[in-house]
Amino acid sequence: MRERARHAIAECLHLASMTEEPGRITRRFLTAPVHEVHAHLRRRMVALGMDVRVDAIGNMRGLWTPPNAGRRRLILGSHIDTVPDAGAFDGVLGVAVALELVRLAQEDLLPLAIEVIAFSDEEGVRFVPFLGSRVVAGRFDPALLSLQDADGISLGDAIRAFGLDPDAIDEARVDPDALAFVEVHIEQGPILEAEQRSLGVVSRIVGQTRLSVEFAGQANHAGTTPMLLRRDALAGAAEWIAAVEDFARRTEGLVATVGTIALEPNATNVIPGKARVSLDIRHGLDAERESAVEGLLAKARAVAERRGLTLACPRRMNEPAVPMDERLTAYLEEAVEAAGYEAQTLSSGAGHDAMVMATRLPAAMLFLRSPGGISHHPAEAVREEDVESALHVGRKFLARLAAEANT
Ligand code: HGY
Ligand code: MN
Ligand code: MN
Repeated sequence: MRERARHAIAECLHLASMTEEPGRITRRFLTAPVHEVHAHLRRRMVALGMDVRVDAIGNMRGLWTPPNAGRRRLILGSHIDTVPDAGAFDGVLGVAVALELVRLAQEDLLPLAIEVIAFSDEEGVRFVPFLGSRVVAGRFDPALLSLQDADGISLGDAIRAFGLDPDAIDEARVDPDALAFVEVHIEQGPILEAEQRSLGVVSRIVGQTRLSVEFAGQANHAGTTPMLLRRDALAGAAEWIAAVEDFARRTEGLVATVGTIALEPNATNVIPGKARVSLDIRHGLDAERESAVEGLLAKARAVAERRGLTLACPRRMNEPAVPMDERLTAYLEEAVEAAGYEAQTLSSGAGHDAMVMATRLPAAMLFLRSPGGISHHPAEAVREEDVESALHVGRKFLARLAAEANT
């Protein structure tokens, strides 16, 4: 099994070379390198005897249907898009492991149909998060088709430019007989490493809200405008960003991140007239998250009022905390113990396609240790022995599910 683990890791490193930016890993939704990823995955899926298709939102989907399978199918998968300057394992490891698990299910002659989905967008860097899994889960809002990316290209045009038809999105919904969705993913945090554990079973995925917070003041000459006559949008945003960090540090269980900033006109010798920042805010309890969002928006309004700025705060995404399916989680824990490891459950601070798929069918997640606890960074890593453990556990989980699916 160690050889299969090496193969999965090698596959992730190979896919990492398919990037928008030579020298670093950046692969946004339906950009050119995704064609290369699809070609690779198509070859892999065909070689496994799977029926292969790309759906209308750009998910790459392979279906293995053994002769002795019943009606019901298990869905495995994760996303193939990345953040800018990403690591090589966030998302794609789940697809590589899923394909290895199909091979193991074939070797074990499991009477279980398995669909592997490589989701086209989870990070939301180009448009909004979870486009791939929203479509599969039947939660896609057609109004999103008019959203524009940083280059002014609409989501609908991006889909068409990739050679797909946005009018066919409804056909991409998950098969109504789907049994469950299971996602294998790196933890992306420090817990499993600190506990010296290979694997973890996810109990719940924290909720998250993403907003754009836009301060507008008055652009003016940097040399001739007295300090007391300024309405400096960036100075206002900076004051608020410091308040966000201070608030989150003082609020148990809350994380809040300002990850992007865009200025207009963005010149050294011009007082910024506009400052648009992003806010990513998460908490295990939805009420706490919502109250934190309201509190931080109230702080933004107070800063804007005092500085004579205007404020707009459009929401980009709002996903509630999602518990994983108890039955599937128990099967995963049994499989972890049967494979000789101690089951450790943990909640996920990172969002995943499983949180969207869970609104449509029972969902569960298996985490692998993140060495150094780092992710969304080129130093992101995974250990061979942990991928091997995940394959042992996955093989036992599939057998358990197959036994149930055909009762
Ligand atoms: O941002 C997240 O939580 C995930 O990595 N997309
Ligand atoms: Mn990610
Ligand atoms: Mn991910």
